Amino acid sequence: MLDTQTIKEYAYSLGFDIARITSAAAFPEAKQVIQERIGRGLLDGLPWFTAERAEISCHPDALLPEAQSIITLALCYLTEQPEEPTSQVPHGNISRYAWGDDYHDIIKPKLQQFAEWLKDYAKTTGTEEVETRLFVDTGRMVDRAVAQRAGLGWFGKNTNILTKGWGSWVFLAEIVTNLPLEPDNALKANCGSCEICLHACPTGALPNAYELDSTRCISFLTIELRGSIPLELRPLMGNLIFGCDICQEVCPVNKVAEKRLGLRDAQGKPVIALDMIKKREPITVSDTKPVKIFQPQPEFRTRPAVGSTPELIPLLALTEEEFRERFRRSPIKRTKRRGFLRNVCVALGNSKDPQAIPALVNALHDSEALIRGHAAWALGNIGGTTVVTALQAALVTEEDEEVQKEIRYALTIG
Ligand code: B12
Ligand code: SF4
Ligand code: SF4
Repeated sequence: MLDTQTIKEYAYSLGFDIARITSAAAFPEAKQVIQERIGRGLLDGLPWFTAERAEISCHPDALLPEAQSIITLALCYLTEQPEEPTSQVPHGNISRYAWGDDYHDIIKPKLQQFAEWLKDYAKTTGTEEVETRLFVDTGRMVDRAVAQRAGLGWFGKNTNILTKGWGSWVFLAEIVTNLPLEPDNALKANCGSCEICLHACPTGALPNAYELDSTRCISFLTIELRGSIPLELRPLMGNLIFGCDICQEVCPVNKVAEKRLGLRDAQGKPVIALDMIKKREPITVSDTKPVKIFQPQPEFRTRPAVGSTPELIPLLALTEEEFRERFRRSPIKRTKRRGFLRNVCVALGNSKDPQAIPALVNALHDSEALIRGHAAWALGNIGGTTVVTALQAALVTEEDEEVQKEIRYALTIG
């Protein structure tokens, strides 16, 4: 058998923060839970998330017939929080994982390099036939169930995997292989009596511990949903325009991780502490021994073109080309311009800031019906005579029935 310590050390040298191993046995409990949630409609709106997919993703040998082991990896994406904006214009909020480069693009090459190295390493022990399949997020793999069984972390009640020292601020990835490797044990840790995240969720998307109603989750609404955001949920979304971190931000386990980065001062205020940050220390192989402060991955640093709290009004003027250019390397490109500007409209409506009226009136004439409809809602939320005049004028020329409905509704609240 290959030495798992050597394998883990190689993972750390690639920048992964935790590496653990589990067998490639099936995940029957995960399959049952996922199928039950699909049955109850809790994953509606994710058309690719089918019972058949669950069947495959919970059987690693359906993904690699000779599968024997899974190397599960975590990469921490905590990075310094840019200073809070002070200007008196409406700002949006982007979830932390999207402040920097797209993690798929960062992790995939690391996994490929890892797989190559694994083949070479296996050869040194006389093993020639090494098969690997690589997964990061989009693959048909139950990332969190694998991480839990391998003891990389434990399920938080907000359904995220919490890790020792890095909290849930980690991306998960796996290498499934035909190599027999000594598995690690699951951790005994759990959330205890804490329920902070369940009460903090603004849309009630966590009705019970360990249960997410995806259809109410702001992460789903702002990233995955292609169409219109349900009217009753819009006011609950505040200024969140891409993803949501609320159930993670309130988590005490995460606060420990944030302190290590020097993200917050003694009063809990965000601070930029680059000068405090020392070189990333390697983690001991036996466990994720906490280090006091660490060097964030440079790729996860906030990109100025994206920011963490961008001004909302200028975003409404983005053309297709400008959107593509600005978010080319960012996870935000997933929403496409129409989804992103839809979210911006909702955030502007929630700001109730009259400064947004001219830009929203322009958006009433956008080429995308989705944007026109949400601009109407936002205007209705802000209200006033200019708004009513603009909405009435738009209603005369609007041809799309859904948008007409939005405008009529906006006129009732405006
Ligand atoms: C679909 C999906 C989403 C959907 C649905 C999320 C969900 N909770 O199901 C949406 C779009 C809403 C979403 C949102 C987010 N996501 Co997402 N998402 C996925 C994806 C592709 C599949 C997840 C899945 O299988 N869901 C199905 C449900 C049923 O699975 P589950 O919640 O894990 O179910 C388990 C638990 O409920 C547990 N369980 C059930 N009952 C009980 C009882 C007890 C006592 C215990 C202990 C456990 C337990 O067993 C179930 C089966 O294992 C994974 C990547 C992947 N390939 O796995 C990323 C992934 C889960 N997402 C991730 C991230 C970062 C996010 C966001 C934080 C992004 C953001 N900032 O907006 C949010 C977090 C929202 C939240 N609170 O979960 C990371 C999570 C990393 C981590 N530390 O856990 C993943 C793993 C991607 C990655 N590779 O890094 N996501
Ligand atoms: S990500 Fe936001 S909306 Fe989704 S469960 Fe967590 S707090 Fe609720
Ligand atoms: S807030 Fe509390 S209950 Fe929620 S995940 Fe964190 S420790 Fe668990």
